[in-house]
Amino acid sequence: MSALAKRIDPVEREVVEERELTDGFHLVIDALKLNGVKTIYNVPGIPITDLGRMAQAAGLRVISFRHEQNAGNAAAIAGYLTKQPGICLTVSAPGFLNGLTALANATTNCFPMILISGSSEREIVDLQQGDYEEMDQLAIAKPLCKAAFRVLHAADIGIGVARAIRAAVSGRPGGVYLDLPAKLFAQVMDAEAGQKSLVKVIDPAPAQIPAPVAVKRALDVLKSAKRPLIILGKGAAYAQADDAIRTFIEKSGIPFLPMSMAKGLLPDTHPQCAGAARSTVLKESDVVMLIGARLNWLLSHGKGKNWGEPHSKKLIQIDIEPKEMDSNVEITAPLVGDIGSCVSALLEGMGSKWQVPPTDWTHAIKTKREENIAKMAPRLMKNSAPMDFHGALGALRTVIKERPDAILVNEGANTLDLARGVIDMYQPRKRLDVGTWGVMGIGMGFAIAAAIETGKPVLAVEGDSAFGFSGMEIETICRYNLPVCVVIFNNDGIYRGTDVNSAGSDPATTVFVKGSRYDKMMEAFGGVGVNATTPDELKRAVDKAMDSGKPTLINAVIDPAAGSESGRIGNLNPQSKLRKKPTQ
Ligand SMILES: Cc1ncc(C[n+]2csc(CCOP(=O)(O)OP(=O)(O)O)c2C)c(N)n1
Ligand SMILES: [Mg+2]
Repeated sequence: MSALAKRIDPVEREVVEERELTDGFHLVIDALKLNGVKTIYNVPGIPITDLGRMAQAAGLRVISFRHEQNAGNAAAIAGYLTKQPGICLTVSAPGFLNGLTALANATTNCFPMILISGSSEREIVDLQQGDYEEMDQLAIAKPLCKAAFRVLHAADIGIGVARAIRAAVSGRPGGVYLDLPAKLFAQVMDAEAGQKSLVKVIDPAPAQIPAPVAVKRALDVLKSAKRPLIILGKGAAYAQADDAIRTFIEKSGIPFLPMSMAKGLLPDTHPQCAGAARSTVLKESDVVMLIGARLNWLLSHGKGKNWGEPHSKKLIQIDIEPKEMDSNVEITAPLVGDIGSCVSALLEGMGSKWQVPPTDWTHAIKTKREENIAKMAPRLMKNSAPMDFHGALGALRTVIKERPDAILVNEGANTLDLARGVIDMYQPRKRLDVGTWGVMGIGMGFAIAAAIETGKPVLAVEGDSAFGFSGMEIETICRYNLPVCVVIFNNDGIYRGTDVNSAGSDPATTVFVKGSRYDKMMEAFGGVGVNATTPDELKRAVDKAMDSGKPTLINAVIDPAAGSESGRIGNLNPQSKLRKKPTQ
């Protein structure tokens, strides 16, 4: 007798045994499996504990986290790395809310993910009668994601899952919420009808071919350029059109600037890479082509002194989302379509007689780049204790150079901004970081999913504050024995560890316990903990971790005075004009 039949009233049993049955639990799992889902990132509890168990029993990998935000971040980055929506599973109200930051962040960053949350009884929630974990989750999720759906009948699970998948990955990818009320899971229906109700999503992210006239317009503008520049965004990395993008850039001869997560799409050491001459190329270029990059704050909205005022640049933008065009400044040549199709169309349209940019432009960039790299080189070799950021990053830069297929996860302020500049990337989609929002807390979730989805070693370089947002997941890393090496840049605080509270006995708002030993946390869970005080020690410890694949946490002792306020974006801090002390 099946486990299901056992739970059914004896009077009904006779009828039940005559036909095969299925229920909401099984249909959700079958629908996910049918659509190629292999992993669920989850935190158990009512009403989804059994769903997680059954999914595991049915051959799905179910990774249980300590907090839903981390499970959600894991799902989001799994989506980014694979182009399949990552699945996060949570309980109702508080678990749902914990997952919501990750869902909103995924939507902002265009990562496809589906947050599936169990919810309480609709009838009670809608009358606000105080159900267990009562919350109108669908309404709350809606403005924070690309699409939100609720399934009330077992027979609609197939359609609900299909809609969620298509919404997450088609067009501009993003986060989707799927609300599954507790009652749905136990709903029983005929197994054959249930099977038939499932939907396999065909061509979930169809190619969107650009209009030939738009391709021609873009090429004409590009041809007219004297000082062209290509900016690669993480959309270009997501597209997995690596060969086409590389061929296009090399054939065009145009210098390129990778945004943070686009680093490595072409190696940072590529002769056309203008990463080390960023301010020069932004200011002095006359035509800029954006590929999967948006003109948001990270690019100063495409205007102002960083872009060289008064600016008369022409912009070409490739994006799958038509509304992106003219979002901040006029786009001379909008090219709407998926990046693979657009770049291939451009390549075709270039023909065999493409004129590479004038050498005075490319030479000027080369000179600037070499100058900046030479300026930084001695700082990266400083072998002092305590370390400064550059000395420690010099060691990690070598690690990634020697292991270009490792994945680098990075968050913090100084730890983020300086690592971005110092650590060269060599392969696509190997750098995962705080993205569009500069959000802290992605670290351990991203590291876990990166290890699980790719099987590659992961190096997570974390500010001590940044790490705290997801630090408990080192237990998860140890539990699943993942090849993750966490390096904490421990400078005793946020930006610096030197602030003093002049008004009283409490510590200043930005400092932590001095001399903390984060490595001891890892030992508590059976992982390897190392305290590193010099770049040499740091390099040796990371190499050992990467060679062994053992979960490792290295407490890298950084000079508390070495950092600057807000890293490289201190200019965004509002300043009080009232310098005087308030009168008592
Ligand atoms: C969710 C969230 N909360 C707060 C912040 C503000 N914030 C920006 S960077 C940062 C931490 C910086 O300190 P740390 O990670 O130690 O890096 P450091 O500059 O010291 O290397 C914080 C709290 C944020 N970006 N995201
Ligand atoms: Mg810090």
